[in-house]
Amino acid sequence: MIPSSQLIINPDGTIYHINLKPGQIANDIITVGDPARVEKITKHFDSIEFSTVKREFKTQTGYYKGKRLTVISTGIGPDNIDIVFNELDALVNVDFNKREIKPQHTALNIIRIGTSGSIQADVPLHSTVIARKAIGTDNMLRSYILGDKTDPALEDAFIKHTNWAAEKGRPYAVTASEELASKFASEKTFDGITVTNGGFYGPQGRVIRLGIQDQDLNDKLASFETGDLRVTNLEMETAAIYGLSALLGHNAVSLSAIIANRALETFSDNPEKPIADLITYVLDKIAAEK
Ligand code: R1P
Repeated sequence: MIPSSQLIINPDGTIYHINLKPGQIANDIITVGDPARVEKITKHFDSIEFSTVKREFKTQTGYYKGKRLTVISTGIGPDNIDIVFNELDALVNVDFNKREIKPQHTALNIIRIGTSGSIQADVPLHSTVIARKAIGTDNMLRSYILGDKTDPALEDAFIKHTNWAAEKGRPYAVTASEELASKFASEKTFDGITVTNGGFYGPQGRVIRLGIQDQDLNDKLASFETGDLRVTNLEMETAAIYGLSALLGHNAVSLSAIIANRALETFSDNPEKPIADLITYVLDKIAAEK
């Protein structure tokens, strides 16, 4: 039995942070960072059966062209991904009455629609990147038993290439669901490795008033390659999503609308456009799969 201090169920039967009961989520889930982005997706739905919000976690479940989908906002960062993914998993894989893991495993399909900064001059503003792989520099995943769900050889190559400072922790390398990534790939998307950071400023090489530990890091990231993939972009959730999905037995893919180009140090003058375009692109692909 999982104790009430570890699996926290609110008096109304919802799980602690995301405020949802079993049955209120679909097997196909879209995650976004910004709670305001949830309705930018669900405004396209035929119907909405359920909505809730608590803190930065806004959720709507409904139907898009006959397919049941849940859209949930995670807020920013890998620490929030730890909360959202453990709680989503508990909703389908834990019996809340018995407080026991269900004998039958349910695998969720999870699609992140996010924003991101490109670190390649030729991955331009308003393009879309599919993270075939992700490297997390945030350490969140390292609290878990990782088994064979990470790629130590890729981590070693990354550490060597970037001369990664040991005091920042060991980066972890993880992979998208091949099937989901292929479903969303097209001539309109770039494949790449997404680097996930535990912060937006120093961890992504931004300097306002504070000096940073490695001023050359983004250049070194931009020249890191494995096979036919190179590091394309920086954001703050993808590696955590891939790592926890692999550990929990779910399928995940992360698509990023590029709103900054850090190689050219430019920022979109209309960031809502690539996000709106990516939303309709993803929904069209979902509708086409039926
Ligand atoms: C930072 O501004 C936030 O934007 C990006 C980063 O991953 C981080 O969450 O994604 P979202 O727009 O999906 O939140």
